[in-house]
Amino acid sequence: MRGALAALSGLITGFTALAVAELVSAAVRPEASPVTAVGGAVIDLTPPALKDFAVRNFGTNDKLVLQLGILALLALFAMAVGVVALRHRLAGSAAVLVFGAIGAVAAVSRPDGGLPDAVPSVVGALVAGAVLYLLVTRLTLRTLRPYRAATGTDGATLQDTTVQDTGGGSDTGSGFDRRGFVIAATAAVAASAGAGVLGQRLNASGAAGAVESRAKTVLPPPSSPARPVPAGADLKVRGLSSFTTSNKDFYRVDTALVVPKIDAASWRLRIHGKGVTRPLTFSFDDLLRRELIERDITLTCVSNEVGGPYVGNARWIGVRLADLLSEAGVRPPSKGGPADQIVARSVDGMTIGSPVETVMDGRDALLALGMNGEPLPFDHGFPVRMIVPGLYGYVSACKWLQDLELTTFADYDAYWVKRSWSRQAPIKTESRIDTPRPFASPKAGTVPIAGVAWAQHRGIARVEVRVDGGPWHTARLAAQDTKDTWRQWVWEWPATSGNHTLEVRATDQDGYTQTDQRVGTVPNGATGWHSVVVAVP
Ligand SMILES: Nc1nc2c(c(=O)[nH]1)N[C@H]1C(S)=C(S)[C@@H](COP(=O)(O)O)O[C@H]1N2
Ligand SMILES: [Mo]
Repeated sequence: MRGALAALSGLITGFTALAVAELVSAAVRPEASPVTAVGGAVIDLTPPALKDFAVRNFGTNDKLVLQLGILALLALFAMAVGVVALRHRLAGSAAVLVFGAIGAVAAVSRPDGGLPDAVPSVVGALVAGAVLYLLVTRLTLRTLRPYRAATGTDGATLQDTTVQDTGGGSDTGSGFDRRGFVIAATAAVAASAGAGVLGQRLNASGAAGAVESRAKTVLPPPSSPARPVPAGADLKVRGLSSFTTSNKDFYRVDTALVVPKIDAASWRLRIHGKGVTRPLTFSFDDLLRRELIERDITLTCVSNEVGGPYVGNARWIGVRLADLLSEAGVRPPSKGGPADQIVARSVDGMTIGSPVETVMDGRDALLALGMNGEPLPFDHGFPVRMIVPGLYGYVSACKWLQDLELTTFADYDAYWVKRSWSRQAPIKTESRIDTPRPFASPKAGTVPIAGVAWAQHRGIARVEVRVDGGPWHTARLAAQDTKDTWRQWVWEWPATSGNHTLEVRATDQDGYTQTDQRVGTVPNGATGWHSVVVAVP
């Protein structure tokens, strides 16, 4: 009984620590709360293969899984600490401080962290250590006053005893301060819950300015609108991804446990570094006043395995990055510029390096302010992100952008490069079967096999489908929007009953046909043919 209550005390202590830290983090910044900070550190320290596994298996829920995992571990440790504290009260409280120190170190060492970020963990741990001490003190056995055995004919037996809890309702005879414990535990839980809720409210209202600034952002009509999507770009086959991916369906891949909420009014972008003759700083309004261009561009994540979901096509509005760089005096290496890498930094400390040559080669490399007709959603980088057609997101698409530094690939490795991904990574030619789904059982007869294929900035020339390793059949391609967008395709399959393996491969407009050789996503993108097995009844 006391053991269980000690474990419960530990749990309450853990809850107190997190709740108090949440409240204090509102005074620092939400990212400084310990679970977020430790989660961020775990993300940064996770080996690429494991991270890839997490992205693949938990998808966009990977962060939720991570945080729940941290909470579960913490709960286990907290219970253990409670049990230890029963014997060694001070040791228990000291252990709580150790956990606080872990949170503090994680928070301070975040790329965007500073010393103040330690405060939530430290204060949370101090309060929690005191609460633990208080609770286990109530659980400590008291030596009861000697009393006379109630019965017994042969006289008095003097018992000096510690009485185990017998479930009796009152304090007397239970061996520890049962009522005191219940009161202290209830008070601790209630106060912590109050602190936690208040902290979350405050943290949410801290983002109110950003939410308001996004709500009142009006994107002027672009001076260079995207041409209308050709009627034939969407084949309208059931089960096939729509040509334009809506913002809510657009995949999200990033390391941010707390989505940065930036007030556009206070946002600034700095361009500086090697070969920059005129360092420049832009406000959001500065960008809005410039010539805006609108383009359809398909974005792909390097962590997308063959057949995977981390690809989407949107209509972006933004300013030409090459123009800003030219104004800053930047020349690409081919014109004698000293910098071959442009490193984009986000407010949350992400670094993403892109080749200057590619960004300035005439393609529609954008600082995007809008996505599918609205300001960027917070999840996708409000107020400003980069988009470069033809480059995987991790080498081009920095969200919550705040700084562009010109440097060289020899001098600086960006975030993912430090984690064994390639310095440079053009998007590989790929194709995916969207319908039929794996293990579907379509009726024999004509079955449309359809999907998407992409080879950004090269364009798709041909898609072929084969069944059970037989001859390749040329699929019908949807109309091409631009060579920076994916392309739908369909082939009408005369399906016969039995189990069948469907395979697809694409050829890009450079004449390259997808290899069947399967390689994984690390270090620069998966290859191989997507295949789907179906059972026709
Ligand atoms: N600040 C920041 N920007 C980032 C990332 C990130 O983790 N942090 N991830 C990159 C990766 S790996 C990809 S694939 C794209 C994904 O953009 P999306 O989430 O809008 O689809 O964002 C890129 N930009
Ligand atoms: Mo990515």
